[in-house]
Amino acid sequence: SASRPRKVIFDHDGGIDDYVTLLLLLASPEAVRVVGITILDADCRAAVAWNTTLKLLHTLGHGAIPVAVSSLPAVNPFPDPWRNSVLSVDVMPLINDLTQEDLEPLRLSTPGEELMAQLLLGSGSGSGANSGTSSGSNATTRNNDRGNAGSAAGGYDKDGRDGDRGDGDDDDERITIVATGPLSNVAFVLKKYGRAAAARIREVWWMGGAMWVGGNVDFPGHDGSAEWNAFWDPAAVGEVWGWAEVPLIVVPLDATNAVPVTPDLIYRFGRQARHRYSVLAGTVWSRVVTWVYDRPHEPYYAWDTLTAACVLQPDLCEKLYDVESYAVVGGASQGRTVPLAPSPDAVARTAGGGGDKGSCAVAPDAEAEQ
Ligand code: AGV
Ligand code: CA
Repeated sequence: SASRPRKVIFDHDGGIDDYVTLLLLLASPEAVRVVGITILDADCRAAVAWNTTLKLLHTLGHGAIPVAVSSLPAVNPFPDPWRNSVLSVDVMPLINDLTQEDLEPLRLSTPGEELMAQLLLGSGSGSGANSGTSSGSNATTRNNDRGNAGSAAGGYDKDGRDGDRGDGDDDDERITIVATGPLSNVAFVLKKYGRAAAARIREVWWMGGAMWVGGNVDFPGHDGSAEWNAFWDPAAVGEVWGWAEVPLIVVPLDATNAVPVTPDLIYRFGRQARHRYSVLAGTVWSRVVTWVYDRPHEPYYAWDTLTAACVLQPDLCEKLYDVESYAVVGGASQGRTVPLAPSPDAVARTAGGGGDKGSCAVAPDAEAEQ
């Protein structure tokens, strides 16, 4: 039977791939309905990211989606060149056939972290759009008995269903958070609003961490074992992972290492040049394509886009491991996500031999970002 689209809060941080991810979510109305967008001032300039996000929404007829910028600060800020690079998306002519006045009605003064709470608890978004009217009472408590605090790929049913749907009205439906930056907003909401908020979250899907592969932090005094979204606010990872009742699916570097943004990938958008979303996505990707030459050992990846693709199409995740793990706070490894088990692939290789690939917490299909 056709299931209705799941409600999604898109919690992003304005990077290049965050925008392709937004396009992917907006282009899949049969699967997801974006009910709100929060922006963290992390891998971007939040003021620019706010504009870019509003312009994309306005251009594509999604101006009713509330968007707000978070006030939460960095523990370890992103490098300025990365933060500045997203201006290259904001200037795209394809999203600039409008005036500044077109954007003003779309701006919310609510801080992003409070917008996230309002969307979850149903106390209104302030924009009049998509604000639920439910009391936030926990009508559909699910006992998550997996004991998966701090797990990667925890709490996920293979068929993506909860088993308790089909009754109740739309406002009672729990919300999926797709987080493609540091976990600060989610951590803030859980810390401040506690179980009332937790009970309203269906799942958190997070791009972040590095389980059985090296990290991507290259920073003086750091040992390189952490992924950047975790490093930006290590304590937030621990906060979110500590909530056993919040199902968390992590898409770490183990998985995203398989999806570099290559020229071949972007050329394929050419065959879809009559479709606006494809032109936009291909154009955004083109901002980073020379990385495969400039930095062959560390190209740009479709990190966040793979994460959203897995939400839309769960069978992309061939391998989901339920793993106890924790995040290191402070010191030379801060932000490292440490699994308390050997890689299941390593075990399989030892037992069966013949493995030729690195281990993967979630093995993506190569077509993921289509
Ligand atoms: O670590 C990956 C995360 C993703 O959410 N971000 C980029 C993606 O949006 C941080 C990041 C790691 N390496 C980067 C990053 C790079 N070389 N340039 C910009 N951002
Ligand atoms: Ca990001």
